[in-house]
Amino acid sequence: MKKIALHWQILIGIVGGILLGLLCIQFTGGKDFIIDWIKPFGTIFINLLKLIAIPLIIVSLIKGVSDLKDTTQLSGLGLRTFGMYILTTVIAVTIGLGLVNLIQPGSFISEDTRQEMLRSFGGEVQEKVDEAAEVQQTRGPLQALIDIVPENIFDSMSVNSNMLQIIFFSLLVGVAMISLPFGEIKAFKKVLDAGNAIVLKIVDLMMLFAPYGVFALIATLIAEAPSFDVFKALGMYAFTVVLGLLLLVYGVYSLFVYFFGRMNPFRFFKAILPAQLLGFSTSSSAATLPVTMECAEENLHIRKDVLSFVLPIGATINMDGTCLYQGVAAVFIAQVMGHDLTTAQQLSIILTATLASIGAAAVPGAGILMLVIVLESIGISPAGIALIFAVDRPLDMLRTATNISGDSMVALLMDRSGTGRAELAENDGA
Ligand code: DAS
Repeated sequence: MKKIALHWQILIGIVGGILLGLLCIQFTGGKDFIIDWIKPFGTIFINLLKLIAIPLIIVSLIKGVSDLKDTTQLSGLGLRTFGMYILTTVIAVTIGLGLVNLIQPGSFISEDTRQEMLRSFGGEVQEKVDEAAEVQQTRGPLQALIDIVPENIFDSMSVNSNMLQIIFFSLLVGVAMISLPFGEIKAFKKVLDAGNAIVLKIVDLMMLFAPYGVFALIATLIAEAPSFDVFKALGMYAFTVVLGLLLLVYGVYSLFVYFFGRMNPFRFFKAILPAQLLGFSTSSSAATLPVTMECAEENLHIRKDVLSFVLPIGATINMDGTCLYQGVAAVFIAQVMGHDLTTAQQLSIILTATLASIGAAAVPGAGILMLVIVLESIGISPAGIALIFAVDRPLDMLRTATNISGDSMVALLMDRSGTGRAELAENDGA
């Protein structure tokens, strides 16, 4: 039988989980059946996500930074491209934070539902968030800066898995590698490339379990949800993400395309539509890259040497949709847990979501995988991810299409900025 594409399998898992949950809550003992025999598979899936997050961020960040060794990537065009990537990513997460604080989707859960969920997510969530909030009060103004620098990286990776410290260490190793002669790090680069391939293969294998994990998570969510206001909150959460993505793509990108790309936005979006649709259906920027490049060359008439530099890097590290989504998801989960995040915590989300989206692989489900890092950085247990898994797949499809739109927009700007050709010609001559 022809293999069903993974995202359709996951959508089947979602529907199956909803049906099983609704069926079981009709009978006495149905809820216990789900908790004893189904919920463990959801817990295993969440544990798998937490397991791979640290190795994934370490190898992808070290590799991402150390791969910048090539000439063009440190030139004017390279720095200009990375500058645009960081700018649009920060704008994206800021839009997400603005909307999730304005709409407050987590407030659509009643107090007793909230207490019930805190119990089902385990008391750890309450303790961890209270502890983080308490620590927050006793900190000096620059404590957040001190906390980024680990005194023992193995301690950072252990129980408290301090993601910001792990990110700092990974960036430090990458920069050290760039500063060394290639011959001295050649062997380690090979190990790193193999490590990156192994970790991405593990993500692939984990995503094979995703339909079953999602099935269990949703059936458990329904069985344990004391009332349907959980789904109202989930609907408002999904609405907040989609609204943010639409504002980013058809609002912010249109302004960039019109004023700096000197192109009519309607023409731009018509030109990249095939890539957006493929990104939507595959949930993978990497799989869509060939079509993204074809649309850039054939429809936007971007020069080959500019697009073949900007787009492959963009597909890997420029994920504006993912970053916006991570900002919304992190604050939504905190709201559901009944915790107002401090300004410092929200600012740290901008940093960690930007870095997490850079570290996210261009494959299905990468965004929610890296959400673990954002949640850990604000002291929220990743257990809360179980809540949003129900709607993650459709949102992944939309944020992938957004990521691809952002990459194409930056490629257009680099091409139209005019320096692209000059820089590349200069490097060719070098
Ligand atoms: N699916 C990822 C991509 O390929 C985005 C994500 O998971 O957030 O862009």
